[in-house]
Amino acid sequence: MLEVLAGIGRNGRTGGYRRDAWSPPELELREWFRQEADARGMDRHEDRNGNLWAWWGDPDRKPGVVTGSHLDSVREGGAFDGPLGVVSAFRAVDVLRARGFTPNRPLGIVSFSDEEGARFGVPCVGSRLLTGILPPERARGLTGDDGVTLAEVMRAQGRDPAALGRDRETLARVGVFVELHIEQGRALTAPVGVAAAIWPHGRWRFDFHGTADHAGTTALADRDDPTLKYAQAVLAARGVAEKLGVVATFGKVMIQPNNANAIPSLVSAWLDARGADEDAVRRLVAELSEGQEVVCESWTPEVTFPAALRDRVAAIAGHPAPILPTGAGHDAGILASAGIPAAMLFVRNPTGVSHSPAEFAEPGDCAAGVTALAAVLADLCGE
Ligand code: HGY
Ligand code: MN
Ligand code: MN
Ligand code: MN
Repeated sequence: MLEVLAGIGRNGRTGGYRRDAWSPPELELREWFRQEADARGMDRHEDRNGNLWAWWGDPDRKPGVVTGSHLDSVREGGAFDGPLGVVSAFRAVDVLRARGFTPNRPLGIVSFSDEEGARFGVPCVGSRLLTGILPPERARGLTGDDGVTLAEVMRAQGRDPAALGRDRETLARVGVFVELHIEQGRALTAPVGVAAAIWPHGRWRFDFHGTADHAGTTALADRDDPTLKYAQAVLAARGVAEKLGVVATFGKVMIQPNNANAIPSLVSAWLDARGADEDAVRRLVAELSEGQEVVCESWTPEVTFPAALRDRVAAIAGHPAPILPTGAGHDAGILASAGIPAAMLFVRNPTGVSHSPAEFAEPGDCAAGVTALAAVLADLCGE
C-alpha cells in the first residue's frame, strides 16, 4: 500500500524522506496525486494556494465530505506522516466503489500544500491561506534558508503568488473534513484512534548575538561568544519544560558566519514548544526570552474537535475507537479553527516515532485505517 512512497524523495544516506514543499520529490508526489485522481475519473484541480483536490461528485451542487492530508515532509522525515492520509483516501474511495456505494454528497480528496513548514518556517501554509488565517503578503515573503521566498519558488514553477489568499469558493465546497494520520505518539494501543484535541504549539526564533573574532588568538576573557548563550538556553528549555509539564526543543540552529576557527557573530535558533496547558507554554517562552531577541514565527492555539462529530467517528471507526489528544499540528486543526466541522482518525504507530526515517505503521493497521475511513466517509456521505 505504501509502495508509492518507497524511494520517492528518499535520502540515500540516511534512508529518510525529504519532501520540502515545491521540491522535486514533493512535485513528483503531486504528479502521483493527479494520476491517482485521473485513474479514478475524479475531477481534479489545484487551488490558488497550491492545494490539490480530487472530487467524486460535483461539490458546487452541495458541500462535500472531504478527506486527505499532506505530501510534504520534514527533512529526513518518514514515509507515513502525511502521505498515509492521502493514500488511504484514494484506497477508501476504491473500497466504497467496490461495494457499489453511491455518495449522496460529493466526496473530495485533498492534499494540502506545505503542511510541515520545513522549508519556509510556517506550518500548514496551504490550509492557513485557504482559510484566511495566514495573510497572503506574509506567505509571499516567507523565506527559506537558501534566501529564496515562497513567491519566487511559485513563480519559478509557473504559479502566480499574487493569487495566494483566502479562497471562499473552495472553502464552501468543504462541508466536513476527516483527516487520517499516523499517530505520532505512543498513546494509541488500538489499530485506529480518534483525535480529541490538538495541543497549542508554536515556533520562536531566538537570535543570540556575539562578537566575531579569532578562535585561536582571542583570550577567553575577551570573548563575546553567542554559542554559550545558545547552550544555556537549550539547557534552560529542558529544565523549564520539565518544571511546567510542557515539551520544548531547539530543533534548528544556524550559526553565522559558521567558520570552525571563528567566534560566531550570531546564533539563530528555533524553539518548538507545545503542551496541553497554553499558559504553561507561554510561561516557558517568556522565561527563556528574558533579555533575548525572540520572534514568534508561528502560533497555533489549542483545537478541540467538535464532540458530536468526534464521537460519531469513534463509534464507526472502532468499538468505539479510543479518543486521544495529540501534540502534533495538522491541517484538520486549521480547518476546525476556521469553523469547518473536522475530525481526525489516527493509525497506530507501534514505536510512536515520527519525523524520523524510523517512522512506521504495520500494514494491518494501515488497512484497518482504510476500512475505518471508508466506513466514516460512507456514513457522512450518506446524508
Ligand atoms: O510539527 C507538527 O506538529 C506536524 O507534524 N506538522
Ligand atoms: Mn509532521
Ligand atoms: Mn503530518
Ligand atoms: Mn538580531
